[in-house]
Amino acid sequence: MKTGVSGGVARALVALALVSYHAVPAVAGGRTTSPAPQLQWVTQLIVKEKSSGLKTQSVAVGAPIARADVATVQRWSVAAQLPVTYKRAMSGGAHVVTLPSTMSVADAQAVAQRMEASGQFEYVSPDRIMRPSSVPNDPKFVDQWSLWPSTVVANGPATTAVGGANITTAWDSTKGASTVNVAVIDTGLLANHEDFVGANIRPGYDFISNDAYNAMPDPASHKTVPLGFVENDPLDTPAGRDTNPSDPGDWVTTQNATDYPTYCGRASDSSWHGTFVTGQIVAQHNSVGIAGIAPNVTIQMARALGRCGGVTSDIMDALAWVTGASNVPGAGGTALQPNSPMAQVVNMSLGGQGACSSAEQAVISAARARGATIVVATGNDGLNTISSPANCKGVIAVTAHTVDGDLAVYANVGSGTTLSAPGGGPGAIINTGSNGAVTSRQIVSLSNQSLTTPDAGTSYYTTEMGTSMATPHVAAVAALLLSHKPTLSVDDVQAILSQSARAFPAGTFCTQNPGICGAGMLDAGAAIALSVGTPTVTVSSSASTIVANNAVTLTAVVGAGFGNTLPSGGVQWAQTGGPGVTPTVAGPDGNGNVTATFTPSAAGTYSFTITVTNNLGGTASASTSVTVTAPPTTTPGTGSGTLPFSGGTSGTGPLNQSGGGGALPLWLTGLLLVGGALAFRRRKA
Ligand SMILES: [Ca+2]
Ligand SMILES: [Ca+2]
Ligand SMILES: [Ca+2]
Repeated sequence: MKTGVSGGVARALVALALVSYHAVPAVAGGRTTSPAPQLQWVTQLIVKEKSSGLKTQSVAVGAPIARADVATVQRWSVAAQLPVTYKRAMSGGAHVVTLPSTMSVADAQAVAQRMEASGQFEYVSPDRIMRPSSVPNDPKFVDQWSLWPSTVVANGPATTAVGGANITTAWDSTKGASTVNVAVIDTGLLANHEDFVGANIRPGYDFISNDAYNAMPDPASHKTVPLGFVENDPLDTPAGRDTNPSDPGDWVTTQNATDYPTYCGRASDSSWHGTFVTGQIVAQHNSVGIAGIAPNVTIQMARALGRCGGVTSDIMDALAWVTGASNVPGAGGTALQPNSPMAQVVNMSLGGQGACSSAEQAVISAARARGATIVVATGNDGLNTISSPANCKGVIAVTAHTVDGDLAVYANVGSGTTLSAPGGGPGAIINTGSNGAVTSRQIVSLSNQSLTTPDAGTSYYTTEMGTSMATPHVAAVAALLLSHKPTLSVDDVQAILSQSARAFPAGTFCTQNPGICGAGMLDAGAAIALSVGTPTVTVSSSASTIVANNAVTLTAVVGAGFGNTLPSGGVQWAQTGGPGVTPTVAGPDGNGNVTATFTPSAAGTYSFTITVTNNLGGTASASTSVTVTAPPTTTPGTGSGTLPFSGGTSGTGPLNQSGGGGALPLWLTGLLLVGGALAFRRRKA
């Protein structure tokens, strides 16, 4: 009987017919990671000065709208304490200026507030980049908690989920590129489903051998599985492997279960498992059904699971072929044309018990060496060991968590687990029933209403739970990463997915059992941000308050961001408040440490901002202040802030912004803009 949308029985691992639910005893422990950054950048400000008392003059239609003059813009730059460049006049007497570098919204807001504090402006606002809403209009998106962020984000969905994979934030950057090829090794595909209309589906292959399971009788019944039983593909010729990976159904009758209890377990309806998994990745954003995670990538089905599962030899031939291997036997045992272009990402929501075999490892290692990211489910036995091939070296092994961020009760964890992704269902410890009904706590995707052979109705959807459902979240995000940054290596993709994973929430199984659930929970938005290589900087001072004439050292730790470098001049200090000083700066050293040391002679609050700009133009900044009190026996200086721009001559001497000696506008007086190590070399040259 079909359970339909309101039900759903986990059939996550087709090759493992049984799902056993048992929680594992908890032990003490805990772990944390940093929160996910958000992707929001600003390059411009909108500026409106206070009325000067003159009446606004109306401008005739077709006449030019007055631009701000040079002196005005210079005044704005002084107020901003940054050089802004005039861009254009705007409606309502406002103007648009360009910032000297791309900034985070927070940094741009700080500049705007600084300008407003000067009292000259009616308002100054970051000219935010607006994007179409990341919330798709697919009607079942309201049940797709696994794609939501864990906290409210701009342009994101109204609702959040602790266990959500923050896919919607990644969509601000990419929904996938058709040049990225993903292969799904599964039960086949119903490519004519309404939610695949417009998807980039390329020809796949059907690798199920005609004699799968045929060699040995079932150990319990001693009955021999007939030829074609697993294949269950009567409409395709020749028998055995063929060019059509369409899913003919994998239902198991009561008689089948009685005849082959070891191979088949219990009777079941057709799972349409491959269609479900593929739908999670590439269901279209089209006002119909669900929203796929990477709807614009190119997808391909390699059918290797049939009635009662599949054999490793068929599955591994499928993996070899989709990843571009030569000499893979196809129909009639003849060598197939290598799959070109090869799949860069392979989804394997399947597994079996036991260690990784040499045969599996050989195929996986070769596929990985060709450049394939292979994503595999850890299995649904509720064990602290993971299935094969998830336990093979070189794959991304995915366990499953719930809407609450707890380990799913069925999900295998243990050595070799890479990370967790939403799989839905009940948690090992926490079962609050949050986010509503049972349907919304499972994963929703594409299916077919028929219990046996596919029917013509191609608009059916259902819910499931399992590590099979978690795995395509990770595979699709790997594809998004490669879409956004095609130069990423297999190692890069794995490192980014792990390093950007969010911590499991307090009180969950994985915080209480550290080290066995992998790096944390999949976070697509954080993964994209990390892949972009956003630079990082933190700054601290050796003292927050000192007496004048004592030295202070500011220490910043800078990073170029994943895979990036800091170019010459990529590290800049600016004094943003207090009597002008000329610090001695050094670094960055091998650990990214940058220091600025100065000895203030006057009382005041000395404020500094350090800005890091990497080779891609991404920036990060951080600020700190030091309060200096007057020495008991001396009079504080005037704090005029008009220091000469003559610099030192050694690598650790005082630096200034004169660089190549070019003229600087007067308003920069008192600012200190210095470069990092590379800037030193350039200046000395
Ligand atoms: Ca066939
Ligand atoms: Ca076929
Ligand atoms: Ca859709």
